[in-house]
This record gives sequence, structure tokens and C-alpha cells, in this order.
Amino acid sequence: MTSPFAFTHALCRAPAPSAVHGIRADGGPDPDFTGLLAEQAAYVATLRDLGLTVDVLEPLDDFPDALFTEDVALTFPKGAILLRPGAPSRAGEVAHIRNALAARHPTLLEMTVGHVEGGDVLRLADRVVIGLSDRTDRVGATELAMLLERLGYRAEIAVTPAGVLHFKTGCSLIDAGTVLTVPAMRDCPQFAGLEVVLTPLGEEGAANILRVRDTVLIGERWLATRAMLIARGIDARPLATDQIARIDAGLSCMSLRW
Ligand code: CIR
Repeated sequence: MTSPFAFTHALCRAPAPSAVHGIRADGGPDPDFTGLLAEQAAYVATLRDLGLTVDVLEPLDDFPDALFTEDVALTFPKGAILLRPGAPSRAGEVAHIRNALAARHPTLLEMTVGHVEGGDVLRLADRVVIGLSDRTDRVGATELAMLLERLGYRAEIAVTPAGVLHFKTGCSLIDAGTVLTVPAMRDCPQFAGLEVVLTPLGEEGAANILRVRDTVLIGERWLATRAMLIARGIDARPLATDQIARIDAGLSCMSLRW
């Protein structure tokens, strides 16, 4: 498998005004729409600055969470796979991204049973990990593993701890051999062979970093985690995530990358 970070393209979606009603587990306050727009715009600008071609799709007011394009598909250099989100309010997003993916990928596969959201899929250098969660079930994960095999990728099924929205809410790669994880996921068997780095105390929310080429994007309020990354020689770039965090999202959620 090629580097899991050597992206050249990303596909995002502009937030619709309804995004302030996006799903959140804790029933907390709505995000501020202007702030959401600003966070998404800075994110897109950063990906472009890192050299990616970024297309931004039209907002979808009927789907408050549709700006989180990561959850409805998987994208690889060899092709893309349409997923089946487990959140009922998000299922309809898939139809709205189909044409955009078909136009950009030589092969477009599609799940037909069960549920998987892309936030539960962690791409490693040599395999893909699919985490079971409240949004991703075993039926869906098993079918997805078969579809991934058709694209030439080996998949393993893992378990996301209760209370963690998506597998990647709790872990992300710092580099091809190193995973940043919340303490609750430190013993995940799929991390065998990787160096496991824990989020500092009180910074569990920092685990959803996003590595793009040689840079790691990190939420700007996670100062201890950023200092740790910098100490490891990583080019860590802070981005504001306060508004998207109100609807349970982090940095990987806002794009599909390949
Ligand atoms: C949701 O609950 O579906 C959205 N409010 C947040 C999605 C976050 N996506 C991700 O972690 N990949």
C-alpha cells in the first residue's frame, strides 16, 4: 500500500444553515453558524495550502451533518466506496455525493447491507481498520472488508469503546508507524506493531488529528498534544474546531481525501 498520507485531492461540502442542528450526543448548545463557516473555510484553505486540489460541494440544508463528507464514503487512489451511515438522518447524504465521486474515481463500489460510517475507518500503511461502533455494525463492516479487498486493501475489524462516537474520534495516525490514541483504546489489538502514543490528560479530544502529507492538523486548543507532536519533530498546524466540536466532529470528518 502507498503512504496513507500522500493525498492529492480532497472533497468537502460547505455547511448549510441547518448544520447548527447537527447531531450531538450530549445535547449541548448549537454551534454558531458564522463560526462554523469560518472553521470550514480555514480547513479548506489549509488543505489547499498543503498542495491538495480541494473541491467544495454545495450545502445540503436537508442534511445538517452533510459537511462531514468523511462519513459517507471511502476514497483511495484506486477507487471509492459508497458507505451506509448508521445515523438514520445521515443515510440520505450518500445519494448526494454519488455523482461527485463517480466523476472523480475510475471505480465506484457501493455497500448494500448493514452500516458503516467513514469516521470508523482508519487507514494504515498496510491495512484498513474498521471499528464497530453505534454507527458501524458487523454486517456492514464485513461487507466493506470484501469491497476493500476488491480494491486491493486488507481490512481488519476492531471495536470502538462505548461512549466514543467513531473509531477515529479516539485515535489517528501521527505517522505511518505511530498512532495517537485516547487511553481507553491503548490496548486495541490492531495497534500491535505500531508505536502507541497517548493523548495527554484532559486532551482526549485531541485524538482526531489529521495527517496530510508531512503536516499534522490539530485542534488549536490542544496545547499539550501539539507540544508533544512538535517535540517529536512533527509539523503540527493548529486549526480552530470549537464550533464543529459542538456537533461532535473533529478534523478528519470534514473531508474525503485520496
Ligand atoms: C454526527 O454525529 O454524525 C456528526 N454530528 C459528527 C460527525 C463526525 N464525523 C466523524 O467523526 N467522522
